[in-house]
Amino acid sequence: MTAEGSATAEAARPRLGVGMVGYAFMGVAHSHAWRTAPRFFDLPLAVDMAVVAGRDQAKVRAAAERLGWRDTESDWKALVDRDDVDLVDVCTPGDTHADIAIAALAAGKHVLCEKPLANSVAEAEAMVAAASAAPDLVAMVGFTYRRVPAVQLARQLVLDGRIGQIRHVRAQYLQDWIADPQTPLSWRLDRTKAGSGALGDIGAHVVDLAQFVTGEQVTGVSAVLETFVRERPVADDFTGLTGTSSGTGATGEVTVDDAALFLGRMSGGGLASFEATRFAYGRKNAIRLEINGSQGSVAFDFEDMNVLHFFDANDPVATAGFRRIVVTEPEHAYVAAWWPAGHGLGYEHAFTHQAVDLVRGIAAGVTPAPTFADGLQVQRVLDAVERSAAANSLWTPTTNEE
Ligand code: SOE
Repeated sequence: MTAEGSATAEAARPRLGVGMVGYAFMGVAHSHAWRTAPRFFDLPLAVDMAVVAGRDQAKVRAAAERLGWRDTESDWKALVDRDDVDLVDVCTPGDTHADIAIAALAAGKHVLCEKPLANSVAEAEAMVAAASAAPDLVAMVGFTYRRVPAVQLARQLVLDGRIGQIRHVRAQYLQDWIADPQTPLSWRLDRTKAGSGALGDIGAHVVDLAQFVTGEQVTGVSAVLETFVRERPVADDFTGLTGTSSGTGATGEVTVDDAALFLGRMSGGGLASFEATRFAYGRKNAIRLEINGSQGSVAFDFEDMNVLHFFDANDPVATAGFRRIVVTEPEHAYVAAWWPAGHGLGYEHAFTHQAVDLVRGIAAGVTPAPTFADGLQVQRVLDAVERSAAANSLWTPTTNEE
């Protein structure tokens, strides 16, 4: 093991009190990251998992115990006001992101906010304004997949010019956890809570990844959205992503898209296609990004997340082909802090990398990307997709300007 840090050294450093709001799937992933980051990486601040907030007192206490938080609050406002909280980590559904993040920044706290940044462009703009009004505070959005080492390598190759000018971006995020019509309702299927469906939940990730890896922006889209299953059993209990139904036969309405397909133009002149669905049976978390440039291609699939495929068009034709690069060497981003070469990382490591970069950013007084402004840019793309789909696939710029 090549651990950079140690708990003893950590204790001598200035403290960073973390207060996390929400403790479901994302809260569990973030808790793991806060616990793990100081144990594998040298951090300039000592992370103190001070307090977790959730409305149900018994449940939040049980979560604190299980996940390693010192204290609990049943009201996020009380968490934001606490003197022992320096950073507010927002792991709630999208409808509360703006309120919590803006209150936290006003109270002088750094913020890490789960994706998508908000449920609307207006909310995201208000969050960016709040972050701009507090330039000494760090305000970061959790597009975590950027911090997968193979994704970092893809970006490095693209920005180093190894694939030349971008011609095509092909981005898909495929899951199947609601393909069964009997899968019960959950907040991710409720527009008032989630803002949108597959589009904001997973489409947001591939929009961010496409923009991150290319260093370009999506300037306009032409989109279709569909909701395949409009009524589902009401859930009475939740574990993980989906709940269990009481079996009473009671159903409720799905108010979000089940799938989003859209074409886009990239700011560098390339063309893009995006697909986000939770109805792709057999695809569990297939984040697929292929970029074809004038000099080569890169291709990534999260279901084989330690690998990047790279084609160099300058190789001799007779031997040219996609190289399968196993991204587990100490030379690769973040990898040196973990295991000996070849041992591989998983989903949770990207959250740890996010925590590491955030803590280092706070110590340096710099917001690490993706910033709230980056989150707003993605929100504008999501909004353009919804406007385009509503207008029946007309070309729709990502701003309201002609
Ligand atoms: C569910 O689709 C989900 O948990 C998303 O909400 C996350 O953002 C993604 O990382 C995994 O899938």
